[in-house]
Amino acid sequence: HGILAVFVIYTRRSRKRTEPPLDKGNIPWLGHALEFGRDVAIFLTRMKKKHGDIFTVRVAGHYVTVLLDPNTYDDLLSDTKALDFKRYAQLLMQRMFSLNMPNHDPLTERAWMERHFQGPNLMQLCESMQNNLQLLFNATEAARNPLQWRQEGLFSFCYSLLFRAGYLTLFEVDRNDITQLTTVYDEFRKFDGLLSKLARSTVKKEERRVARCAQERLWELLSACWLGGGASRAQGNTWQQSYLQHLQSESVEQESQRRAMLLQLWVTQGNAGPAAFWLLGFLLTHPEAMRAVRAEIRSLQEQRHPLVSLQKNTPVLDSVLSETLRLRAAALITREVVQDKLLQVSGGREYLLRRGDRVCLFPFLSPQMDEEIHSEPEKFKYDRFLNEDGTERKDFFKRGMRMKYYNMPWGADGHMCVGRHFAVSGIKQFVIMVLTSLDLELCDQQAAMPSVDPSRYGFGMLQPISDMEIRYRLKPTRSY
Ligand code: HEM
Ligand code: U51
Ligand code: U51
Repeated sequence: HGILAVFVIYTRRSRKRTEPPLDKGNIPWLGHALEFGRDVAIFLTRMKKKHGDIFTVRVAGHYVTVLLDPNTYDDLLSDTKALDFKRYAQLLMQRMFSLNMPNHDPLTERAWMERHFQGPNLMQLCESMQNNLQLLFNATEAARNPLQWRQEGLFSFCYSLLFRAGYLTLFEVDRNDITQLTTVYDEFRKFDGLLSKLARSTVKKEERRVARCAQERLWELLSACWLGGGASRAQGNTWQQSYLQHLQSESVEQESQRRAMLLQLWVTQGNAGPAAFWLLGFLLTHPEAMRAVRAEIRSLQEQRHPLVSLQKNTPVLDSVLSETLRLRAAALITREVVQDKLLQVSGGREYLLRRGDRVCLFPFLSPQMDEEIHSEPEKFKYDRFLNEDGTERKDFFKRGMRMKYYNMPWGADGHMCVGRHFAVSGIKQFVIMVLTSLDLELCDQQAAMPSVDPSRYGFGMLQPISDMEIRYRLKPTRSY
């Protein structure tokens, strides 16, 4: 009876006067965990209708305060004293990557990442990415058998090429054996497919075995070049080598070094491929958008822009990319409340966030899908981020107020995506390469885009529930 009593008292949390509305759900302890896990967007939309822009829900023993008012995001995220990034990140690292790095410091890591993915080194990475994309493209069947049509799923076409090019750019690879890239990609896809279940600890026995097996395989493949006497093959100045040295300087033990490589593989390669898929998919299903993008690339080419600078003068393609990210980038930004905190939301009301709870932002719902900010938010409008005069549109309003955040695919503030410039550059290089070198069409001209896999809300770029078949062949002459 004692235990039961404690359990009942423990679960009988009630809302204090200054706290956000509390919704515990009907199931003891679990609360809303099942609904949360099934489809975050549907669940949080329902809660928003019921409670407004801030509320607390119970999920699997935790209390999670969800904030959906973009004007308050800065205020919340900038308070790094009251909100902790590290704890939840470590929990995820443990669950998804079987990785424990107790002394690992996210701030040092971020500073280290910035040295590679921003500033002068970025240019070099982008150039190398461009070369590797071209190299792998030239090795495809389509490039080697001109005039012959090939059929493939658009998602695997995009993901496979961008993943392998990115891998070649950042990781240690034996250049005489680039078939290894395909092995890494195939194993990664198996692992990637189980990530959302791993993150929520809902893997079944057989799935756990598959995930484990792919993990082991990948740890092996990713360390082959620098452990066990492979040093002779190593070129010595790759990003991966530098990362390894960084981990060693932080005294991370060797097994964790191995495992951290898979975390980095996911962080650096898990999003660009899916983003390119959605972008090309939207173009293929919106002919007017495709025409506008092609016209832009053609006119730049007539002005004889080299392909690299071509990337900097593409307002139409940039708008298409922003619109794609608005519709399909959906990270959950989670922090742990380590000190009680008062938060003032739009309209002036103050709410108390309780120490020990989690707080969560879901920019996908607001600002990205907020109908008060974006008209017909479900619709792909290629020129949503363009002004009449062809410049980038930056003024968006909600209830008459100009919004600082009207699209937030990269998060915000101190933990904003480090790799965003690298990601954007790779996606654009890929899209331009595909559109200029290939004749590309849907197998079924009437096909609609596959819908979103709802289990992937939270992880960054969404993925489709099924693939979409395309036909393509090398263009007889390079044209735009
Ligand atoms: C963080 C999105 C690609 C590296 C983030 C965050 C978001 C995001 C929303 C913030 C997480 C938070 O605040 O909790 C995306 C999207 C991508 C993408 C939509 C592609 C379309 C990349 C790439 C890299 C990368 C290519 C690496 C080269 C990182 C890192 C962080 C991060 C290291 C953590 C930064 C920190 O904690 O300070 N990303 N990302 N991302 N991203 Fe990305
Ligand atoms: O809970 C959080 O705030 C982290 C959720 C982050 C979700 C997506 C962002 C990911 C992907 C890959 N996009 N950019 C990279 C970013 C990873 C951030 C590292 C955080 C550590 C997470 C440990 C599993
Ligand atoms: O995380 C648990 O302990 C239980 C999982 C229950 C399912 C969802 C809970 C949500 C909320 C927000 N609490 N923490 C965040 C969790 C979302 C997980 C989605 C995966 C995010 C992966 C980012 C890389």
